[in-house]
Amino acid sequence: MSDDQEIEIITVECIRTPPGHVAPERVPEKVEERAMDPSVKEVLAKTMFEGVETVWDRFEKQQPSCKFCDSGVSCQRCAMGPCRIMGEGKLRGVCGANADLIVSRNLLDQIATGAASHSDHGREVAEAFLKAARGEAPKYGIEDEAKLMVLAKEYGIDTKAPMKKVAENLALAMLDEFGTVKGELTMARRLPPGTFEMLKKAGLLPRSIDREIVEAMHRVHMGVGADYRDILAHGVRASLGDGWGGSMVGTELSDVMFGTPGIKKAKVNLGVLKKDHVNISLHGHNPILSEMVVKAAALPEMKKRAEEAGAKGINLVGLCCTGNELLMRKGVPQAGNHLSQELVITTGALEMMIVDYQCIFPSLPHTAACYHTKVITTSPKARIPGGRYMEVTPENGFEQAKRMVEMAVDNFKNRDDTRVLIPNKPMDAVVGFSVESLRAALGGTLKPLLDLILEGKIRGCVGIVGCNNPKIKQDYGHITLAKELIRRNIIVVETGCAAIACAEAGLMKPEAADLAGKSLGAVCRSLGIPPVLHMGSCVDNTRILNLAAELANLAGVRIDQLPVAGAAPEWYSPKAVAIGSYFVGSGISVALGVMPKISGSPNVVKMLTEDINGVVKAKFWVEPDPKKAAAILFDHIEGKRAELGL
Ligand code: BF8
Repeated sequence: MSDDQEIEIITVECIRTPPGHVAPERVPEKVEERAMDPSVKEVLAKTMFEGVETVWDRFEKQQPSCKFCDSGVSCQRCAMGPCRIMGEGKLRGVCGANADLIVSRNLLDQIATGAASHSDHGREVAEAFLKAARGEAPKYGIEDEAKLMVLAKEYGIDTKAPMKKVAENLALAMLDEFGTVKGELTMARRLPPGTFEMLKKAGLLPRSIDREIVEAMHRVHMGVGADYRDILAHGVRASLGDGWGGSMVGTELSDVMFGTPGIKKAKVNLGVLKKDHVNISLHGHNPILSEMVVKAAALPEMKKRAEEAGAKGINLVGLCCTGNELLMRKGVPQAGNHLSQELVITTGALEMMIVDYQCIFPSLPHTAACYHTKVITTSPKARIPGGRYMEVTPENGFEQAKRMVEMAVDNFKNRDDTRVLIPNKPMDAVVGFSVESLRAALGGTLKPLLDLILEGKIRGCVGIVGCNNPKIKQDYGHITLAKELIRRNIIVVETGCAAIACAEAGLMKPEAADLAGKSLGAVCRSLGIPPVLHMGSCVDNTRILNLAAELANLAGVRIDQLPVAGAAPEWYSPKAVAIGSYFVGSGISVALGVMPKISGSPNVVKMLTEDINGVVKAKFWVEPDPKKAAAILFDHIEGKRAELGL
C-alpha cells in the first residue's frame, strides 16, 4: 500500500434534504427538539436553512422502525432465514431457535463487536508502543516514565534494564494479553480480591482478550449453545476482557506514550473554531495519529505557511473520543460530541476533518462536499468513499501528519466566508481527571476521597458514560442526570460523549459547585474542582474501573459494596453495550436510558435486570427519564451505604 492513494478518491455529492423536508418556519421548533447546546442549535439552524442533511433527518426517514428488529427477535444469522418471531416463546425460527436464544445471541454479537472495537484500538496502541520502544517510530516516545515503571512492575518486568528495553518488554507483555495462554489477564488482578474471587467462582474471568471475542463469534453461530443464560454469561466474560484487558491496554499505554492527563483548563463547543485560522478537526478514537497532528501543527514552518495563506495560524479542534484524548492530555479544545460531527463541517469554517475510526458517519464526505472541507481517512480499516486516504503507521505518522496540515492550510483559500457561522461563546471547563491526577490532587492517595464518601459529605459516585442517540434530544439525558445527581451530593465522573455534553453545559467549571448539594458543593469549592469530572474517552472507562477498584481496595470491600453506579443515558454504540456489561460484571450497576434490543425476550430482560444480581451483585436498569434514573441511582447508593453501615 502506498501512503497516499489519491488515485482512488471517489467523488461524492453533497446530500441535501428534499425541498420542504423541514419548512423554514418550522426550523426553530425542530432545532429545539433536537439539541440542547446553544452553539449546536445555532449551527443546526443554519444547516437546516441550507438544506444540508444531518443525522436527525436520516433518523426521521427511518421511522417507524421495525418492531421485530427493535425487540431483538429478528435473526439474520444463516441462509435458512431471515427469521422473525413474536409472542410468548412458542414461535421458533427455521432452526428452532426461540426468542430467548435469538435475543441473547444478538446481544452477545453486540458485546463482541464493542469489545473487539475497543480491544483492536488497544492492540494498535500497543503495537505503536512496541515500535516506539524499538526506535522504529520517529516522534513517538515515552512521556510518562513513572507510569511505565509502575506497569512494568505489575507485569513482573525487570525495571533495572535500560528504559527502552523495559518499554519493549512491557509492549510484548501487553500484546501477549490478547492471546495469552496463561489463563487470566494480568490487569484483572487489579480487581479487589473479593470481586476477583466472585468472578472466578462464576467462571466469568476472561482467559485472554481475543479468545473471548472469538468464542463469542463461535457461540452466535446456529447450533452451538441454546441456553440464553450461558450466552449472556459469556457476554459478561468477553466484556470483562475488554474492560480489564483491551481498553485498559489502550488507556495505560497511551498515557505512557503521550502523557498521563493532568488537571487543566480547556474550552469546548462549536465556538472553539476560529474565523481567522485554518481549522482542522480530529475525529475518531485512537490518539496515535492525532498526537502527531498536534506536533506537526505546532511547527513554526506550518504557522508561516498559514500566515502566507492569509490565516493567523492553525487551530486544531477535537471531536468525540479522539478529541477527548487530546483534550485530557494536551488541552486541545473540543468542538463537540457524536451528533455534532456534521455540524463542525456545516459551520463552513472547517478546512479539514481527519478521522481514524469508530463513530464516524460514513456520510461525512457527502456533508463535506456541500462545503470546501476535505475529509482525510487514515486507517486501512476505515476507508470512506469520498475521503482522501492517507495511510498512517507509527513509522510514517509524523510525516503524514505534516502533509495533512499542509493540505489543510492550502485549502484555506477555498473557504467561502459568506457561508461561515461560528458561534462565539466557547464554554470553559476543567478537565484531565485521570486516577493519577486525582490522587496527586488529594495528596498522593485516594483515601481523602474515600473518607469524604464514608463521612457522607459525598454520598457516592456515578459514572455517566456513552454516546448521543438521535432518539433523545442531544445531551438532554446526560445533563439532566448529572444535575440531578450532583444536587443529591453524588459526585459524577464522565467519559466519552457524556463528558463533552456536560462540559458544554458548564458542569465542568469549578463554579458548577453552586449546582451541587451543600456538602458536595463545599468539597468541590475546597478542592477547586467541579462536581462533574472529565475522565477521558470511552476506552478510558478503564479509569473509572481503576478508580472503583482502588476505592474498594482501600475500603477492604468488593466493588459492588461501594456506593457507586454507572449510567449511559443516550448510548447508541455496541461499544457502550460492552462497557455497560463490564461495569455490571465488575460490580457496578448501570442505568440505561435507551432500551437495548432485548424486549422480545422477557427472560433475557429478567436475567439482565434481576437475576444477574445473584451472580455479580450488580444489574441493569432501563429508565429513559433521566430524572427517574437519578432517583433510582440515589436509592441504590443510599442502599449500599446502609449495607455498609454508613
Ligand atoms: O467511544 S461515547 S458516540 S465517540 S461510542 Fe462513540 Fe459513544 Fe461517543 Fe467514543 Ni464511545
